[in-house]
Amino acid sequence: MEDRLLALRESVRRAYERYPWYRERMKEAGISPEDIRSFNDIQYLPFMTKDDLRSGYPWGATASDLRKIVRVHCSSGTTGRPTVVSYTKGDIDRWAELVAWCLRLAGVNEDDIVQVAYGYGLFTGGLGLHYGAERLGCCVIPISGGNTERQVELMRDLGTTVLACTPSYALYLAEVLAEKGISPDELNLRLGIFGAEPWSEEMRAQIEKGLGIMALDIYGLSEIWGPGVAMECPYKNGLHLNEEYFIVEVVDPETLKPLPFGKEGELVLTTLNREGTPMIRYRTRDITRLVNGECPCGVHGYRIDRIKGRSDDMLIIRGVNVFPKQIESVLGSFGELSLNYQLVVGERKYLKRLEVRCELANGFKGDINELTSRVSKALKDRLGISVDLTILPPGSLERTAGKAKRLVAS
Ligand code: DLL
Repeated sequence: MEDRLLALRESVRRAYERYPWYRERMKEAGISPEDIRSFNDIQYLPFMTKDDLRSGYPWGATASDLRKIVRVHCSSGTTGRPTVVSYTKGDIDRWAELVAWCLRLAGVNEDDIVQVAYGYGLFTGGLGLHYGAERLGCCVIPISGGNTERQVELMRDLGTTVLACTPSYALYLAEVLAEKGISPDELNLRLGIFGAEPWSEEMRAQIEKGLGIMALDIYGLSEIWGPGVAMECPYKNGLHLNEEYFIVEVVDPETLKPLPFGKEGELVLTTLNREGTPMIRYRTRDITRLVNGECPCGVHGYRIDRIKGRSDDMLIIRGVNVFPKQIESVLGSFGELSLNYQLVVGERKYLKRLEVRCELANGFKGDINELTSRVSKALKDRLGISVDLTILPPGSLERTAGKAKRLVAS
């Protein structure tokens, strides 16, 4: 049997033996680990969801002896109990290899100085990038998120070449550099490894211009290792997945049936070499599609398109589906606006309304009413519904060092 298939069977067996809740579900589905004879058989396996991890809190998704667990990460408990994922020593090692593989693919090498401005701690971003960059032999600056003045100072003084943080924080850093009158030419920065939230091509263009770098997308989620699940190479041709680590599927989020290659749907991931928290057919809720064709970078295997958004972040306004990233993409096409924005869903005369709050870029001198009507029209053309647009003075909306919160209460 092919190695990868054996790894799949082993992963399924581990989940079956160590997760009573999953064993029950497999029994209900009438399938046992021995029934997995080809990759095609994966479709008969039950899914796993975030709720499974939550309801098993704290150790329900730990498939190893606790003595063998050397680390846990948790995702935030904003919508309920936190989810706990565990790593054995071998897992930490494989994760570092995975992130190093991603960074190499992005063009990072041992001569780079990598400023890790993702949060360190229970969030996987900081430590994930840290171990990966170290494994590659880079010099790591473990500054974590926030403390923006210090970020700029160290970036300049230590000659950072690669910046790793959320795209919204990268944009903020670009803004601060501009305010301080520091031109990107004065820095050694050449590459950005940005992810942990959806971001548009327009946002990419602004970051690239503001920081004078190439900005690449990294994807991951705490339930499946953390950062490193998929990574763009400099061809920006979709995000590469490491086939030794994952089996990837895209399913219809309603029927849960696998979709034909290239069709947009929900990304489902199965881990192949995870001991602490093996995941079988994990429903990520992230919307994407598989990308066809060879990439000129020469790395083979599956690629996914940039994430459109989470199905749970999709707004349904008067019957129309809206992803925040679509709005970002429209706002980003107006040079008069900054790319900071917030969305508020309200009601008027029993109809759902969407308010878009955005900001002027620095130095705007024109007629704000005229700009408002142009942006409103562009939003209506793209989304197919009219929205209430508020354009605020520069700097009005809160900046964050981590993931931007786009949907706000009011
Ligand atoms: O955000 C892990 C990570 C850290 C990824 C650093 C990349 C860089 P969680 O906090 O569990 O883990 O959030 C995972 O964030 O399901 C997506 O909805 C979203 N997400 C992550 N990366 C991207 C990306 C980390 N590149 C959730 N594009 C995922 C769009 C992303 N969305």
